[in-house]
Amino acid sequence: MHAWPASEVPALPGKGRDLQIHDTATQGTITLDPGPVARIYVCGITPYDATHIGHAATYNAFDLVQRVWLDTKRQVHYVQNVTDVDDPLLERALRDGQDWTELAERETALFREDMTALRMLPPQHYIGAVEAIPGIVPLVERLRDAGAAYELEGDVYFSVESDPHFGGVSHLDAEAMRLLSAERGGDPDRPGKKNPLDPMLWMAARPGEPSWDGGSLGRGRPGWHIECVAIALDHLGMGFDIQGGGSDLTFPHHEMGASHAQALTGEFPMAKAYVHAGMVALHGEKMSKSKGNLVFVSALRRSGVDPAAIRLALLSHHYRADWEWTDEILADAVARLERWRAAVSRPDGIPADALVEEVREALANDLDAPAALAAVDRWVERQIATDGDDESAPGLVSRTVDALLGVAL
Ligand code: 5CA
Ligand code: ZN
Repeated sequence: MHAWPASEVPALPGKGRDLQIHDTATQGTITLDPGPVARIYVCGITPYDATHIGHAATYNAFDLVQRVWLDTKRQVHYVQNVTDVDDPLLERALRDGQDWTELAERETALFREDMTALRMLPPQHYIGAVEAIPGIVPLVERLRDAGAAYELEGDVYFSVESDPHFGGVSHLDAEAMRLLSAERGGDPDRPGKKNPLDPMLWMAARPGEPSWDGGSLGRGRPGWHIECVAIALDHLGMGFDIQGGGSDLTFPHHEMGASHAQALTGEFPMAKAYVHAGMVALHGEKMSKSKGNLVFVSALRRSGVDPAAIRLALLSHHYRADWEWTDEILADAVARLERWRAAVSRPDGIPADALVEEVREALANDLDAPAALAAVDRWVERQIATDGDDESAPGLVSRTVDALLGVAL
């Protein structure tokens, strides 16, 4: 699949700091020390409704990760998937009497437009589940042949007991896992499973549903977790730097994905850090396609909201916080954008070298975007109140805000 065009990232003077980030698996903050090419996998959308503010907030967090790494003069190898075949997508297509491939293509196209408008840097590899199937089948066969997977009425399940590290991402107890598994696409109550938590790797073809040639697995379609593992291992290999997504993916998706990869390769861990963004709510409940309480990025854009203001609204919350979207948050962001633009439109101003370092420090500290905004606010206030004569300052502030926060002034 093609991704979306990259906005240019201006180079800043000096060099950024190494990223310290909260890792769900070790339950603490770690300093990542990627090689010259940092490797990140971020779970992409299931394209039956794109892109709400919750999605945008999560992708904003991982966009900041890339910007911090680029500022340390590293390259970034970024991979993202599109879950373009899965139960919720097929159910929505059936409900609305439309072709599932057309629905997926349309919503993916809209997602690309939204990501472009928000200046989110694109992945180098943007891979759909459907196009990944030829790579998924041999992985499932390998797991089965190694005794880490078993067949049940034609479907193939992964045995969670085959990974000694299972549980090490989410640290949940069995009961909590069981509840979340039932809520998030699993089938803990299906009779015949070795462990209720075992997730499906390959689903045998069902009447009326799309299916693909699965070699020795028979016709069918892939399970959700193996999709991301196949794509990540193909393009990044084991031991990549960050596996990212919203906190609702911690269990089962990222737990199961890590176990699939570790059982396949015998290596540990799949990712050096498992990084999770908080959930954005609307009217007191998590924004979700299934509940329908959504604010769409495309609808805001159509109503004339500047994407840079949407981006500032996202940045005004720490990525790990759960927060609630309100009109007031957007109004504050619009006002901030105006103030910042007025401040950098002056021909000269007060020096900004210290600001560059403050923004760098804030972001390197577990992506503290609110602290970065506060630092820019302080410069803007002084710039408006004081008559400075540094001709390079407004340009440097614009480039800093663009390079590190993805906001074009
Ligand atoms: N296709 C899978 C991942 S492989 C999936 O979860 N798709 S999704 O469309 O449901 O979500 C895409 C990303 O947005 C995920 O990282 C998810 O955790 C995140 N997300 C979904 N809803 C919210 C929300 N309300 N707030 C923050 N992030 C969210
Ligand atoms: Zn995923």
